[in-house]
Amino acid sequence: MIHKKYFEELKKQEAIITRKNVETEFYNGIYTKYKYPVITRDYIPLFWKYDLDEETNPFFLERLGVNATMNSGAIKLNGKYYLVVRVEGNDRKSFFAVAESDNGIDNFRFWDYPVVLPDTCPEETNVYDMRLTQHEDGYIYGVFCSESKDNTVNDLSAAVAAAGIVRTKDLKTWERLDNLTTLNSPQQRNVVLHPEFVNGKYAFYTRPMDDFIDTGSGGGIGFGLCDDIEHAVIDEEIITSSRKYHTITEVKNGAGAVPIKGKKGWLHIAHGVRNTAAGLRYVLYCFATDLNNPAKVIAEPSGMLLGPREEERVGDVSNVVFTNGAITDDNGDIYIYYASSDTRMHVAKTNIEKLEDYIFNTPTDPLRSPDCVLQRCELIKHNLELLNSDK
Ligand code: M1P
Repeated sequence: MIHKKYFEELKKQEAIITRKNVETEFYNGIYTKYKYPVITRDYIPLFWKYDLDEETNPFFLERLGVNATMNSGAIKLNGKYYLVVRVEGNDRKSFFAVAESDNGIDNFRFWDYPVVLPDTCPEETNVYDMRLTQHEDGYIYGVFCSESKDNTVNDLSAAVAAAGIVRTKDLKTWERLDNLTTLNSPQQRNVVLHPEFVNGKYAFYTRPMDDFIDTGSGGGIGFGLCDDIEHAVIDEEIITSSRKYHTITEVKNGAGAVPIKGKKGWLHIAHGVRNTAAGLRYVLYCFATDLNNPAKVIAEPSGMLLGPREEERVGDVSNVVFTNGAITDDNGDIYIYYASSDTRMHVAKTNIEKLEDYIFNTPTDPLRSPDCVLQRCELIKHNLELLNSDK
């Protein structure tokens, strides 16, 4: 017999899932923010957490709790919006699960079962942060972080990050390919597959790292080509968006959503990390690369696109916003899915025209305070002249 408490909890959950999302008053002209997160751990089906059977679970206790729902890959298929969510159990292990919505801003529902990837790497302990690329070869690729214990050092928390690769046509059946090998970088995280062939090859945005947390000599977001996606090897990585001193990317950066093809360039939404007395702060930032050479940065607006604000600031890993998925509709609308503080998923909405205007017409970072103040004075002067002439 089903425990009666299940029905009470289900009612509460339904109220959350079916709640209509509404735009907030927030304004910067670049994107719209929504009041409610699109997915939280409260969206997890109750039958993933509880044994519903009154006989075996008389107190209706949670048996397999979920701690967080975050960093999600995103894709639109047959008119529906899908997130491949990173679900983190109370046991700290992450797995992937598909959630579906009709409008991309609310009513996301998880499919009955999470994704069960082919278990081909016995050393793999954790998987997370899948980027979904609808590639021109006809497959949907999922590139994610495959994490294993680093047994070469005597440190229980030492780990190795690699880029795992899977492919599918329907988000249901997944084929696992070899992990990406980058000959010049011992570790990789935040790897994204470009949606088109470049010079007839598969193209990846990478993030060369010497270590699991510190990127060390890794100078920024890398780019490399490979011939064979089933056994992907990149022998040369060049840097696209580089890390810079005293900017939002000083400590590290990483590719985020799959780049969006604009009129003037490939539009990238990435993350940048700086250090603070309160720990690392993660923000989203943008840059554009050449349509014919997606490794070449052609525009890089100054500063952040989106930073952690208000309740977004607090969570499992506070002061973090992170994206690994965006959806572009046929009419040019863009839904940027981002997690706050490694805890919950949000959406911000913009469109290609606005994002391109932001990326190409926002001044670049002059990198020094004296130049930044002059840059701002120029804007003020222009505006005051306009305001005065209008009197
Ligand atoms: O905790 C913040 C983020 O840290 C990592 O990002 P990066 O590799 O740039 O440091 C990732 O593990 C990501 O999942 C996490 O959100």
